[in-house]
Amino acid sequence: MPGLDYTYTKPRRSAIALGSNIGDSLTILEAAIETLLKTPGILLEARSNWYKTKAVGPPQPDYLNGCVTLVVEMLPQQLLEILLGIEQQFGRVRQERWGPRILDLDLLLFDDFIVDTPNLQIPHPRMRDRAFVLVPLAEIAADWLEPLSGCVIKELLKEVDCSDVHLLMGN
Ligand code: PH2
Ligand code: MG
Ligand code: MG
Repeated sequence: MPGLDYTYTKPRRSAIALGSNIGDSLTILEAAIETLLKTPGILLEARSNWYKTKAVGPPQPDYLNGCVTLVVEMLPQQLLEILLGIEQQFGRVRQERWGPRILDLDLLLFDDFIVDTPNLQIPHPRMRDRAFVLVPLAEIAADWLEPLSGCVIKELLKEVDCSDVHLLMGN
């Protein structure tokens, strides 16, 4: 019956956070974006600068962090699978929670969707507290509404301490 095709997906905006603190992080992050954009059904809308950030969590090297916004034609769960696949391709081994990593790709936002399943929560449950996410995200998506808080990204940014987030110069 027309109108009841559950596989139909219209273009949606999604925001992704990228992070790395093992290896040549800048090269890894740039290559991760290239890989992501080779995937059918994914287009780049905008990308932020890279930031050098103090690690949150157990003692470990500083991170490079950034964000991209995408236009995607797929479901959130499919996008998650793609992100996990790219992390694996870059040699990510899942170890200690909040521990060091070669590549971390976190699905932050998917239009105004709220998803709460065991392996996927959207909006990302910790994005509101994390300056290393909000600073780059505010560069490219300042007016995007985070649907759980009802606040836009630039408002959430005012609530966090950004002193450990520094623009990476020369890229
Ligand atoms: N990611 C973590 C834990 N801590 N700290 C910074 N600065 N940047 C990150 O991307 C990060 C972190 C787990 O995902
Ligand atoms: Mg993360
Ligand atoms: Mg992650």
